[in-house]
Amino acid sequence: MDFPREISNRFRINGEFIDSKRWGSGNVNDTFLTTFRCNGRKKRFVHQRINHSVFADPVLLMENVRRVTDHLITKANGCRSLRLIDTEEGEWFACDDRGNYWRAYEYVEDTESPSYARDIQQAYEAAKAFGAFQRDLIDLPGPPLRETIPEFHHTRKRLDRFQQIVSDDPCNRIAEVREEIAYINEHRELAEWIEAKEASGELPQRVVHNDTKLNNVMLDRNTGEAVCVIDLDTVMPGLVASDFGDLVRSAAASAPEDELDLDKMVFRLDVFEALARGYLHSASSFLTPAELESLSLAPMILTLELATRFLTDYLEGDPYFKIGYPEHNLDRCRAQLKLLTSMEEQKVEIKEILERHSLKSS
Ligand code: GN1
Ligand code: MG
Repeated sequence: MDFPREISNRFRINGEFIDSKRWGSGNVNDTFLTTFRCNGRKKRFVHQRINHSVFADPVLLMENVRRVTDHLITKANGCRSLRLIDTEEGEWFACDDRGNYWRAYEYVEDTESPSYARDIQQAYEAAKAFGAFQRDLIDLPGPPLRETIPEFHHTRKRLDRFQQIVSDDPCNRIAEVREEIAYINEHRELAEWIEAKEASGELPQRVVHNDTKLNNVMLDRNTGEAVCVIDLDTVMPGLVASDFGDLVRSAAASAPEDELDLDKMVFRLDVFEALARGYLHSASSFLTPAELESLSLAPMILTLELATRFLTDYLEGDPYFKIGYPEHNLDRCRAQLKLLTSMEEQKVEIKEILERHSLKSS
């Protein structure tokens, strides 16, 4: 889709629209980097269409996002933070004439959001930022945030739904993916393990991000330090293990999430070490012993979950994730399963690294 010109006038931006271009690599929303001339100078913004088939209630979602950004601005003490722009009517979203919901942010200049960790320091900074994000939201005032996607990281239910789609096989695709199906099913106990910990109350619900891909952190181009965390659509109550697991999945992989050459996809222990160090730097002050323990299986659980989601989407005819070509979701699934294998091979080291850094930061 193109950026609709009518949307450029809807937000309280005191300037004249110059141009827009597609931005980022999100699999769900449509994002545009827009340029305006404000008081004679160019200023950039991010306009985003919320995918309302994925997020059924964009108004509720924006209420969550507004509460979270407001609170984080108070924690930033005048430093750069993610800032929403309101509309001329004082709302946080605008609707176009096709029923789409839009929002706008100030663009955070001089930053980058890397899709893979170029070096250990980037991994460390990103993990520190996600830990700080959780810490800063512990005292979010008001009622609990609402669920924008119910049971988003309920891995066992994701597996059950996958089973259902496998037996329905709506697009006649299962013959070519029998190996992947078997592999996913063999790992079901990972999902049951975390479900039991959550059900027993051992793992508390906290405000977490739920979409902690490395490229959801903006890093300062000059200093390399994290400036802010972005993509707040799924910020809601959940488990810290989901955030840590998904961050590790995305950042410690040696190749993009849809890598075709599976030999290139391995789990990088040195990056993991930096992620664990960074995350625990910010989070060890509030994590319970059970939460700390959950971190070592979390990367495998989240990788299994995403592989399952990709394959489910493939079997259903790709209604959910944006695809670049017909087998894209299948390739994504295969790359995630390869990453899972590599994590399993290093699970002793993963546990040992976490234990070492938990002790250091306690
Ligand atoms: C989606 O659109 P993006 O890239 O922020 C998805 C995440 C997946 C990710 C995989 C709401 O996130 O859960 O981990 O793709 N977001 C939603 O790349 O489903
Ligand atoms: Mg997202």
